[in-house]
Amino acid sequence: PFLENVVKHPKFMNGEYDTSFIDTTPELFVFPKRKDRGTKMLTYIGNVTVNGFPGVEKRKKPIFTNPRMPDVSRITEIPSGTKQILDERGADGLVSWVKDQKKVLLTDTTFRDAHQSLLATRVRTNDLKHIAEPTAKLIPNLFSIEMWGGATFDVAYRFLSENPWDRLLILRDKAPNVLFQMLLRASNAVGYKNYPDNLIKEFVEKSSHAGIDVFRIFDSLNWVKGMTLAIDAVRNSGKLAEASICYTGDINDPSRTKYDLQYYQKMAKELENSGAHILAIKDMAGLLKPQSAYRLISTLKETVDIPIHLHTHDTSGNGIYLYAKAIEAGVDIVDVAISSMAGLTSQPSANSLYYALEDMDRKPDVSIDALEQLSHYWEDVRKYYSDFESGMNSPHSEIYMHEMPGGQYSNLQQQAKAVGLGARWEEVKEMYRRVNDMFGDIVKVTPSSKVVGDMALFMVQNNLSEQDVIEKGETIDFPDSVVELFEGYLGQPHGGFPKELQRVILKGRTPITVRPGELLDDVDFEAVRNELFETLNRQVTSHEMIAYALYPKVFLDYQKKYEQYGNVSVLDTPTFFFGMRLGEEIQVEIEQGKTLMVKLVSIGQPQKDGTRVVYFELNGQPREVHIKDES
Ligand code: 3PY
Ligand code: ZN
Repeated sequence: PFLENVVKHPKFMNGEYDTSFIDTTPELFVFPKRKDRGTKMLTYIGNVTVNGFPGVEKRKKPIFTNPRMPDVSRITEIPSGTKQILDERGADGLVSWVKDQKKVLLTDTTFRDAHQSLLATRVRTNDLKHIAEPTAKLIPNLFSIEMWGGATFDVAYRFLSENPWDRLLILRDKAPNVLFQMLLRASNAVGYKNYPDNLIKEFVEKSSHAGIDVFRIFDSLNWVKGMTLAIDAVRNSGKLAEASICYTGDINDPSRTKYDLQYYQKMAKELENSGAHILAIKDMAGLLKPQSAYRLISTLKETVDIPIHLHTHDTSGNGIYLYAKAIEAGVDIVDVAISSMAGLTSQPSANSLYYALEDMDRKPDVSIDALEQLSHYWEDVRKYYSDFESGMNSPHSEIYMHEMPGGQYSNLQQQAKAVGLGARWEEVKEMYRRVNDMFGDIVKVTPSSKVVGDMALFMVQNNLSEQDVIEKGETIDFPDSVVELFEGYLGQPHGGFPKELQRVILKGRTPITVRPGELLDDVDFEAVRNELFETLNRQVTSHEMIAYALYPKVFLDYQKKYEQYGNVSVLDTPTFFFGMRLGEEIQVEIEQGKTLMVKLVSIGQPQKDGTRVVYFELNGQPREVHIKDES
């Protein structure tokens, strides 16, 4: 293998070697680290074939049929859409256009929230990129495509070994006509904690350059003071600031007075005054009931002048009815997903809504035939991700009881399993509700929802009641996220923290009440650039710098994998999760016009050092890689 490594070494092959070749390539003596793209790819495939993929049950690669692609051959040009309106008329011009038109507009969430909520955010760029252009051609009259932000940013690096910025650039190129929308957790950006102000500004600026047009901004405690910096940053970038109210409680339940209609009216007015171009009602758990939706939307339409965009999750099964009521009340835009990626913890189905509104004058301008074709594609692609399905397969009306966000359900379930509480899941859900009450009935959405989840798991695991927490709290080591929340590092909840609980959790420390960003030092981007330059030994891009500033460990782990395996985002999803079957042949387009032909020939027996030799053919030439068998 040594000689083989040497003669196949790119420097050797390019004739770039001299007498220092061996000095400068010591890796050849140890382990072939600097490998060519082909070998890296084979190493990846060999590794998943032998060892499987984390979170995917290890089994022989199933036989999937190729996803059905819509036939868009007759649509030679991509029709213009809202993106062109924004580019021509600016953010205010676009808002006027929305207000002047009578039909209800749609945002398609299939590329982000739908799979975040159904498939643990695992849908890969490879599956998005094939359907992006057909989507742009078939449903060009959308208000927007939500395709970035929320959990997609860290999950891309962390679990999919791909670069989320590339996803944005690739999709932007394929769908240049519809506004691209992202979910921004205000000062928590796309993370789970507050970041310094200059990092938020930089993130917004670079995301807008890379192609985001609409930033849906929310604060996990509905704290407007925590949102204004992000709103200003978006306005300064010339894009649309869609400021959200996270909906919780039930405005039509007279016993739930904390979040009543006046609360939402006041917040809506504050957001409008803070410069929001659009008001979002972000019903992240799907708690808004149809009659409450009618009342809320009609009242807010009279409260603010900006358009209203409604987001819900269909967990209870009431989604279409609630949208119908909201549309009757005059809502401007609603979030839907393509049918085969809709329903349950995801958004209501675009296809179903089409029929529900068929004879109404506000019916959206969309072709049902187009929606059905797109749905076929997603129905087939979804099968690749079956290991990430939550197991919920019918409407779940108990959502009104535990109030868990759609995007959290399957994640918390995984977390519970990981700490050995899989069998006590019912108790965890019940505890989630009790923790919410104990915390003073707070807004629960990332990251505050994660804190409630962490505390619920902690209490179930340690068999603690509310009373135990107060009585024994002084001696309890609470989860870090709980301490941070009560210290004020996620902002301030409506009505303040319950004082007694805060006292036992903080054990004498004084909480902050100012905006956390006021206390955090700015990121020194030059220092970060140098640090990364040193670590990676190459020039770094601003995108990499931001990713590192947000998620240092996640980003460096991703880099390590990239060094080892190269760009695995180009692999088809079955190969990415399952590797290859013996004798199977696949094609991998590693860049436009450059395709590798890969055949898996055989897998050797484990050797003494625990490795196996995996034999491939790469473009017809035999190649072998050594894989450590982890089993
Ligand atoms: C996120 O923050 O990722 C959410 O989807 C919240 O609902
Ligand atoms: Zn959502």
